[in-house]
Amino acid sequence: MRERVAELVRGGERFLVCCHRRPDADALGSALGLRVLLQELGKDVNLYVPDALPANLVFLDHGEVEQDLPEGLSWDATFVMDTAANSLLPSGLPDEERRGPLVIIDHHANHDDVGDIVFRETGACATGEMVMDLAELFGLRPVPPEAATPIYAALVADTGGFRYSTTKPKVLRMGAELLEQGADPWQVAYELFEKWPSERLALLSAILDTLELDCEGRLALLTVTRAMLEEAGANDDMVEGMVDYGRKLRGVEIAALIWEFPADEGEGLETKVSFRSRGEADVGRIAQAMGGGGHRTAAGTQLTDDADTTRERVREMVCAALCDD
Ligand SMILES: [Mn+2]
Repeated sequence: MRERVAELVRGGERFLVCCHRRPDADALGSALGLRVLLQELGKDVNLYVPDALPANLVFLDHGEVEQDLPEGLSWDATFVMDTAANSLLPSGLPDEERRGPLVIIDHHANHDDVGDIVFRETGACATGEMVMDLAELFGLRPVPPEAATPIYAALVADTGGFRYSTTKPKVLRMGAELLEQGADPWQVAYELFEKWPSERLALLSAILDTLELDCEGRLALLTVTRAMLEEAGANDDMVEGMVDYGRKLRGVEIAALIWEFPADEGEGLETKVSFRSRGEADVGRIAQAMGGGGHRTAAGTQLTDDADTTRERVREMVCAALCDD
């Protein structure tokens, strides 16, 4: 499939690059990285991200990101980075005639039938790692300096700062190359993981107050409601990563964050669930059984039920899964 992607790139002149809705560092970083590679190969590239960037990713964008699609253009193919589901495709994608084949570059294990051409490597720590592999295929290693910071950010974010078990020697070698090409490790870590506005710390404090343990301390449940967000003066982007605090507790195997979220369509609230596993339990499977998806250790879903109903459902599903082991 890698060759098919390479062939498509060599045969085309103009490409559209985008990533999943509500972009994270891997989605945006890999898209920015791919853009640089394609330009280096002499292609015309539009990088289309309609959603506003979360505050901690703004440092990656130096005017490359287009929030509106240019009119009157068509593309030889459209790349969608880090995307495993049709429901996560960016809004406002042009019709098939204009956009060409939809090429998915992704590393999620659980996915639906999204995409016309799918290049997926579930062993990759990040989509950014796959962009590094593509760079090698195109003879662009070491990668151009302009690609170093976004791809480095993608690797750092999806490995939790080179901590998760996906941090293979190959990944650290890539990290080294990206530093040699100009990425600044502390700048990226500070922008991604620190630099919190005071509202976010207030939100964390409120979320920690909701901690419930179940399944003899193996499940940690955290909740965030609209009222809590309002009280803290926080926004939804600030909820990102809060579920990790549940997993920090000794004995916890699965952490789940129940998150009241404005419905995609119409008024009212839906509930998102973020799952984290310490490693043994497969939360990707639990999320999939609840209509979502993700990886073995990080996954999520979105339900139309209210937060209380969802919390009870999560409790049941997780306790059943933990007892199965
Ligand atoms: Mn990713």
